[in-house]
Amino acid sequence: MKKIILLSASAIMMLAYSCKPKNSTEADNSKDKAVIESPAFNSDSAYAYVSAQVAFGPRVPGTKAHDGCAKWMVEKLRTFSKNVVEQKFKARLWDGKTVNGNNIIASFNPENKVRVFLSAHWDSRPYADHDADEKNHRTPIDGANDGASGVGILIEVARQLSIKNPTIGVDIVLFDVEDWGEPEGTESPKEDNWCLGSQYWARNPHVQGYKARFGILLDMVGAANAEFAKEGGSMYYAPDVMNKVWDIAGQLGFSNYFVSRTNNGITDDHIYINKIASIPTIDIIQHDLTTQSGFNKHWHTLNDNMSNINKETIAVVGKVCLAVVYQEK
Ligand code: AHN
Ligand code: ZN
Repeated sequence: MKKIILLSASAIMMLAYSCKPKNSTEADNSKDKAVIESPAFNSDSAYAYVSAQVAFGPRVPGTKAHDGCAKWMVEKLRTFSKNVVEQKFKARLWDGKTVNGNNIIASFNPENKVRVFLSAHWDSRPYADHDADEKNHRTPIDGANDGASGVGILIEVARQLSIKNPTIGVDIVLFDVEDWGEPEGTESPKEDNWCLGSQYWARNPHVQGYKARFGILLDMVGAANAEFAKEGGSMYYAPDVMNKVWDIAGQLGFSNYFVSRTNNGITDDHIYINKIASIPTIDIIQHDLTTQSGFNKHWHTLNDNMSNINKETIAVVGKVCLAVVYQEK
């Protein structure tokens, strides 16, 4: 089954609008403020943060690995920020069971009203339901790319924010229970069974009346040669943010990763933040034209492990995140 959301007719009209391709020579002349004002992103450090999460084992809510990883992330983030909170909640799963979830938020310049947030999900899927071997379809995955890659990048971003204080306020938001949607083949699947942590946060932000100028979600941002197309839901809800981020990526010379093609909308955490919290939020997510799912070929398989994590992709995404934050005034 395709993991795409069906948007309304007007949304489809908007998605059909394709962006003009960027002139890539223009990019090199204007490698200006985005590059100059940002601290260096250390991809070795980010990679180590990805690997540290995966080493706990699959971060499936209710397991020791999950709790151990939460503790590690909170301790790590507390070395970079005085304002780290855990938002514990109960989530009702597709099968009616309830699990304990934990969204983790690290804030920088919490008093500043001008804010952006950067997010990723940190849980890993309990089902390798796209694995080639059917025996594995109920086995939890490492989620090195699907989960840990975005979180690893954001922990390194947090480290950089602690070294050079940005002018604006920044929140790093790590969502739990994103990936426990019903397994493939379940009758009458529901989109809302996914993204339970972000749905909770969008309704119950960690600060009452929380507002941000915009938000960015990272999802599956660690594979070699990843292409990040302009995801349809982000283009529908937050086209200005999308174009700003893609322009900055172009200025940094990363147009080969941040490609100008638009793809179908995907049900992911950003949709609920846009819909429920009304914060314009985009999803940076790998889109693979060669697979049936449209995602990376290791998506929801046991091969989503450290062997498929690539430092260059991590560096590209991390540098774009930092440049976005430091050019915002
Ligand atoms: C669905 O599979 C419905 N949406 C994709 C969101 C996702 C799952 N991102 C990572 N894993
Ligand atoms: Zn997933």
